[in-house]
Amino acid sequence: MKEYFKGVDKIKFEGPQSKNPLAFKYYDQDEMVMGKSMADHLRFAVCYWHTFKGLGGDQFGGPTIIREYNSSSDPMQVAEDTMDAAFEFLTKLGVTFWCFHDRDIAPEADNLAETNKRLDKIVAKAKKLQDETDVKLLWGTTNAFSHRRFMAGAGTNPSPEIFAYAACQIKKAMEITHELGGVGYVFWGGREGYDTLLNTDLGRELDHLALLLKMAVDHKKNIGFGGQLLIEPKPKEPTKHQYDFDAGNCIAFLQKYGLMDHFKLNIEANHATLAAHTFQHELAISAANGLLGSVDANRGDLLLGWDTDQFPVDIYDTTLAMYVILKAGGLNPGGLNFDAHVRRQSIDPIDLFHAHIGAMDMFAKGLKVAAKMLQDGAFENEIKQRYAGWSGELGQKIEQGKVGFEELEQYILAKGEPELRSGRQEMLENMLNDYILG
Ligand code: XUL
Ligand code: CO
Repeated sequence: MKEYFKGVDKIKFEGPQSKNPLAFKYYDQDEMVMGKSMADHLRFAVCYWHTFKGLGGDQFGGPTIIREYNSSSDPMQVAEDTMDAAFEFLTKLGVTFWCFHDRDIAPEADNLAETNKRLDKIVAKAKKLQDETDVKLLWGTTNAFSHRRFMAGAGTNPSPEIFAYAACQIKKAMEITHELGGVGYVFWGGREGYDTLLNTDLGRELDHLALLLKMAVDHKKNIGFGGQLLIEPKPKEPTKHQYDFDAGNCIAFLQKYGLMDHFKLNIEANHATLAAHTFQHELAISAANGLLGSVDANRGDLLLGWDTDQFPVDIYDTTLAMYVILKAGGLNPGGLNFDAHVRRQSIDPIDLFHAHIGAMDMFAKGLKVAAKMLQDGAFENEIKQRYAGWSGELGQKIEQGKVGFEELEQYILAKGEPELRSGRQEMLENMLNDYILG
């Protein structure tokens, strides 16, 4: 078989002292952390759309990156060559999972039936490559946002015909995800939102979105797909307002439409930034509602107000994310999908390795720091003490619903001004630095 990443062998763990840019410094897949291997904790995934199909284009200019596997003039040959290159990359990197949109792996044909045939062909190839390697599918999804037919959304489109087309696409994408043994299936509401309320029936669009998701729940049952359905919140871009704005918004939506038992959330770091939240916040609110499903691991740029999808190399972010994830009991059946692309000037195939190695290392280091923080219990202890009053007589009466305003008024009138306690934020931030610097 043709080799696309020549000169790169399987990436090995060499430890923090290594100066080899093509070696892991912290990610040792078999190292045990809190009774589980690093590989099992982190469940890394490479995304097809950015890593293999991203060519450096942005709003101001076309592609800058030329990939050998894109060289054929036959689009299906390109699709096959890309799949070979992807599995070579995944195997050399030593990542267990991949993720894709239907349209990433096979280009659209002239009609839906032909497009689905193309998908079947490429899925058969992917299945064979999965069988020959240790690589598995984390999740599949539908691209119902790039084609012009979806300019006004998919499930929230004003036309029922476009809604129907989107349903067909999701049906097929769920089936191929099932065929490839996918652990999950993601709904990112590509253009499910609005650009102006002057032409939008917002309430109706939300009802339609819920109907589409209910159909997906039914179809999941029909085909016996056991994977987790996931919603990926994002506040804006491409539309001015995306309906799946943030985790809190998605939770309210799922509750309103009775979908809480069928979905979890796929939290993306850069989307949290765009929603003016921290990554940690979005993970924590999902976990607090039992809905932390999977993660799109990337980062934004605070100086650029758009979805830059950079590789996550900030040790604070990775540590705090892993801390929330460990506290929530881990990600399985989700994973950490690098929904990130190399920069426009990173034009060499080797840059894909540098990008993933750095991000995997920082999540591995973040995992180790977070595990130590959790095992020592220092932060948990501080939280416990901060809320200690709730284990006392008054706290228990309130929590058990045994008192109301009358009783509380009597209590405070008799007791007087409550005692205050420092939040100790600076001390805790210093403690976090101590753990990170180790
Ligand atoms: C878009 C985004 C998507 C989803 C999958 O911002 O994150 O790539 O992850 O559709
Ligand atoms: Co994403």
